[in-house]
Amino acid sequence: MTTAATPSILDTLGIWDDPRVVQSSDATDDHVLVENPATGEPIAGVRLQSSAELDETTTKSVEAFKAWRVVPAPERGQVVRAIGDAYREYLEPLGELIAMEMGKIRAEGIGEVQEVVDIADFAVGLSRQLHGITMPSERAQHIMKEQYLPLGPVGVITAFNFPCAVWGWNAMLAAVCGDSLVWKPSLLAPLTAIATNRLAQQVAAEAGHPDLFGLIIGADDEVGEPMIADRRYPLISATGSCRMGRRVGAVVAGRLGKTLLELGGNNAIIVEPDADLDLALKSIVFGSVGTCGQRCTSTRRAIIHESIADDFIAKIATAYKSVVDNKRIGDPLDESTLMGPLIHEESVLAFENAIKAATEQGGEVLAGGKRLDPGNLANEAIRGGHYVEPTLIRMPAGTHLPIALDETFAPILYATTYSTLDEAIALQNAVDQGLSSAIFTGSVRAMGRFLDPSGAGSDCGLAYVNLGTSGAEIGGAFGGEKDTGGGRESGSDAWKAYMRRQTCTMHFGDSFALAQGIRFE
Ligand code: UN1
Repeated sequence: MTTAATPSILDTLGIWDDPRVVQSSDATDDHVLVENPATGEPIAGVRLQSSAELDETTTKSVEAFKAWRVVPAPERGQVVRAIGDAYREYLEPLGELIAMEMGKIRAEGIGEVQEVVDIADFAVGLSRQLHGITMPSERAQHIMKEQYLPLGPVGVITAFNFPCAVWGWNAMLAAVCGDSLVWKPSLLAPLTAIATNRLAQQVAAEAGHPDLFGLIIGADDEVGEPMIADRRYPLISATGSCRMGRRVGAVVAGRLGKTLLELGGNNAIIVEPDADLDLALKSIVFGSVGTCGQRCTSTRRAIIHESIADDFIAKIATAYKSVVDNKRIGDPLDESTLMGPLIHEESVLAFENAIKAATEQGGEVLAGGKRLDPGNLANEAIRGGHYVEPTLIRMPAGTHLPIALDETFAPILYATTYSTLDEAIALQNAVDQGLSSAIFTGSVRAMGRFLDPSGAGSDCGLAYVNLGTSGAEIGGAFGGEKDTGGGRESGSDAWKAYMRRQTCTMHFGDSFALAQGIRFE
């Protein structure tokens, strides 16, 4: 079953006007067939572009950059303001397209577009605040300052799980900074990319900059590799797996370009005995089940104090079972659905393999563990979708199963126990990834140790107290340490990644003065 909303969403967003898009019945080997993960049915075909088309798009982006960088930043901000308004207008259909194409529930799809609206607002303000600093010169009659300058075309590579917002974080900031963009989206969510890019592109075209937002849809070897190797992109911003990030990092470093990497997470929530357990439970369930466990910020590990563990873990299991028993898994566009499908069959296999490994390694499956029985779907007509049960696995006390050290993009939560807070923090930090982390506690001391300014607490880029690991606001810098790649996107001073810095020294006297007191008569 294709949901009734399907044709109207695609029409409303002008998807069929894009020359790359064809009816699925007309798709050939040159196309990627986009499937609705909720039904397994095709939505449309999208023609895969060639490296020659990438070259052409890059050339246009270089020209667009030259025209755009001379527009004063506050005026660039006004164009971004109009782009934000376009997303406000299309919030619902675009959110629904995200839900339909990659399977997150409608509320989360709309929330994702809201992130783009929010970052556009942020960027408008920023367009009047791209501050450099001044510093005193060691020489008389000299002035020193730093200024930030537009960088050039930015290559943006995004994953399927946030097919709109992650581009938005990059694009809205890069645009006020004076950069053009070329976006290579995931082939699992190209329709959202077409709709998202189109809204921004139309506004930019009306402002006289039709090539400011380029979009290239193609395979990694055909367009991804040439894009990251191309010196015309001073910055490549890439979101996706650690494996992908290692490749992008190596190639771009090889040509001494800049990267902004936002890669995998393996995020934990620590629950102290004095925590508000109701709040902790809700946050753990949303963090692990939301987006069907396919956020980079999804909660993958729960580290629970041994004095409360048995009861608390049983409550998580009950909550997971109720999601299944109350038939809250199903069509993401249905208002009562709490959890949609995984993106595709490969993800179901990865889910099954992880559970098999966990069991072999000594984990105990306390809830879920299987592909969802279609009889438990809210609507049996959608049985072709890639549905699984939210799964809770208990690990031996104070340790990780080897499989829990990997990021499996699925709703699997590994729980373990601890006795001291030091032990809990060590467990939280004992993975290669360093994106998001959280503690639930009523104690100021425990909070302080988790956020210890010495660095002895959480080693992640995001650290939360009494809230879950996912759902960051755009105002903070978003990203993580270690294998997460070190990049920061979105708020705070993340804009600096999209500009180049210049230290300017000006001499207004008439004496020949050298720095460091050097005399050269
Ligand atoms: C991602 O999964 O790549 O913090 C991004 C969050 C969202 C962004 C997730 N605001 O969960």
